[in-house]
Amino acid sequence: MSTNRKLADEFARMADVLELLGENRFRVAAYQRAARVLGELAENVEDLAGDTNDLVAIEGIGKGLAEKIIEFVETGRIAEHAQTIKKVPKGVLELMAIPGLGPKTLATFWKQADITSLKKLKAAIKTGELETLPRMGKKSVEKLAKSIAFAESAGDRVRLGEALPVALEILEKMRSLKAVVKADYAGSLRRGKETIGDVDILVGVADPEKSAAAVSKAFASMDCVQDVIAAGATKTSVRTDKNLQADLRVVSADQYGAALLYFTGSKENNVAMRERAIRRDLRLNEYGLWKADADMKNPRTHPVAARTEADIFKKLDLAYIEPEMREDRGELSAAEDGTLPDLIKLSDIKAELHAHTVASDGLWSIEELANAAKARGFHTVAVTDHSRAQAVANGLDEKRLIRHIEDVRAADKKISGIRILAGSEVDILSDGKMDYSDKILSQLDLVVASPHMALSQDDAKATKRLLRAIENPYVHIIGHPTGRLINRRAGLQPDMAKLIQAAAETGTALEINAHHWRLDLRDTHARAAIEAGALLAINTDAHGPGDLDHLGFGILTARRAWAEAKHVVNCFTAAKLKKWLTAKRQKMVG
Ligand code: DGT
Ligand code: CA
Ligand code: CA
Ligand code: ZN
Repeated sequence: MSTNRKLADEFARMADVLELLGENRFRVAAYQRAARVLGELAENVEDLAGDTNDLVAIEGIGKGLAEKIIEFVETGRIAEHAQTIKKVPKGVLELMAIPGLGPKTLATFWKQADITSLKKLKAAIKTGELETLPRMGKKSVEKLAKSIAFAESAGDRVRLGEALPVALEILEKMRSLKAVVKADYAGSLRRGKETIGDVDILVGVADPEKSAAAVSKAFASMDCVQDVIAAGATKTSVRTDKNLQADLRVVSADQYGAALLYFTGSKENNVAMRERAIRRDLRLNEYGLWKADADMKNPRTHPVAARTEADIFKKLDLAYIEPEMREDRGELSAAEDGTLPDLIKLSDIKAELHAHTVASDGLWSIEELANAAKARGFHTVAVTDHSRAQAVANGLDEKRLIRHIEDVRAADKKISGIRILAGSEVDILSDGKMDYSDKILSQLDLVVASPHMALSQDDAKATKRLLRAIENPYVHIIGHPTGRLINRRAGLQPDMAKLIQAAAETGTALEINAHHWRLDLRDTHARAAIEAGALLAINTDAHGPGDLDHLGFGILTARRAWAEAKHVVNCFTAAKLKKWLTAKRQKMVG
């Protein structure tokens, strides 16, 4: 993790702590602002920390905060913060992780009812005490009970977007070691799953007897390691500062492919592969693919294949199966028949069709957004700010939208090399009505219709609501169709098969929102959509700098859904996209 990010997290946490302690709200706001500024800072804060003046020159950073930044860069901590945090019970801080519980509410719980742990909170819900606290009605207590249950059922799995940076940091360290020939992350992370139980790291060295112990030692002493759970020469497990377990395996470079195949899994795919080997008088294990009668204990016995995954697939008469597909969901027979999909790649994406600007809750101007999209080599970008129902996100009323459309058209004329579409992310109201009239929608080049409110409505209502949106002639894309947040909020649970069928019939695309909190549609639903002939969109829902980088998470999800470029509207050529944008309207309203 970059120092910018670490400091942004530190300041954001401090803002919460100060709010919990009932500190002056200007101080709280200063920390919040500093966290935001550092999160978006283009320069490396370490490069600025040599000179207080350079830091103070950053908007939102005063002298006091500048000194704290320097202290953090130099020592990795801020002494005053550590002192302040001690004033809050640990259990109260842990409760911050529960969705819907902010510092203000928690301060009330703590000060007025001595709720300092999850156990005490649950007890207060049970006895009804919680309902008697200020601003806590029956409804809000019910909602809280639900989100506690959801958070508990999520267990210890970590979001893909949280685990990947940790794994990349570990890999960088491993690859910098002289003895290391190869290093990769394996397991569910390599398969691109939306949540990760633990991070599996595989390292190949020329001679494990000589160098495995040193590699393992370096792994256990990385900066991000909090605890060492188990330490051996070739197997080590640690807990990192993100409360994420990471397992290291060190193997001989000769057997790296076999180990990578095994530790990438899934377990179900491994079993299917092993059975295939047995049927062909071979044996597959984490050390290699062997003749059935080979004496594997004898060091002189050579495997049939072991060095690369590709060698092993080949000797099993299979085409190479990409990691994201290794779930025993039909990939082996497709690899045998030569019918594996040509999976979509990051570089296939040529357009961003869901992005926000300062007109609603984004940080970019239209031009900044267009330039960021252009820098990625996109031919098209859509400006899709929020509609009026999203008052908290500064959603546009119809009058402001009309002016905004004009601004987008002006920017499109001014900036060459990219087409800027005038769009909107229109709220799908709880009954499925659009937040703008059809007359207004018809003036937009692109309409993303998304559910934001009433996300716990019953399944039948949710199905009806989303069907109505899909059947609207002006809606091109259903944005984050269920509104779920991974590990936080279940979201809508509509009859997906019905929605997919309607989407296929009307030519409406279903979005895989690439933000790692969302990944909505999820992999299995996206695969069902493809099989039913519906189109997908992969959008980042960008709100500012860095957000377009989330695209990779959406691509992983799409690859798990066996998606090819042709299934995804963001991969269309400019001409094909243009045609698609008018087709549904022409068909339905002429
Ligand atoms: P996770 O960590 O829960 O998100 O999921 P994975 O898939 O990373 O699972 P993990 O970390 O327990 O093990 C990594 C890989 O090692 C797994 O994908 C396949 C392989 N593996 C682990 N246990 C078994 C097993 O009992 N049988 C077989 N065939 N393979 C296993
Ligand atoms: Ca794992
Ligand atoms: Ca593991
Ligand atoms: Zn959005």
